[in-house]
Amino acid sequence: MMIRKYSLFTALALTLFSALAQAGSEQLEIRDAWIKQLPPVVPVRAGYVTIVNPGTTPLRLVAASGEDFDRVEMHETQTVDGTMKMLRREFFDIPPKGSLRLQPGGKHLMLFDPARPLVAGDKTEIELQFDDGGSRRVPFEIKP
Ligand SMILES: [Cu+2]
Repeated sequence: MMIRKYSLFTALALTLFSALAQAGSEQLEIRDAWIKQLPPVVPVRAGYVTIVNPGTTPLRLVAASGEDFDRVEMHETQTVDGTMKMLRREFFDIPPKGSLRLQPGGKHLMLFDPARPLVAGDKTEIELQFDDGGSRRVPFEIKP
């Protein structure tokens, strides 16, 4: 009986340890997800979010999609020759023990052709996909 209890405990401990050591996208902390409200005539929206990677494995955000949008791209606003430009990115890095911040004036999700008017207080789900094959559905709040 003692041996059985011990081996069960060992198995549990090993499972927990391997889950912690693996530190894949399921452990990412995703917060401050929001979309700036714009007049309905504007065909795009910008989405912002902070993704914290508590693990030791580098991860990448590689795609995003949402039922309320035709398509979602990853963009970065940069000043090129004195002009602000949005450059399309194939991925955003989420460094180990670090974070990825999408915020106004920098990296953002470009959300094309909203299917419904999104006004302050509304929420819409965006699915974020990571390079380890994991994905997360995140509610984004519309803010003025
Ligand atoms: Cu953009």
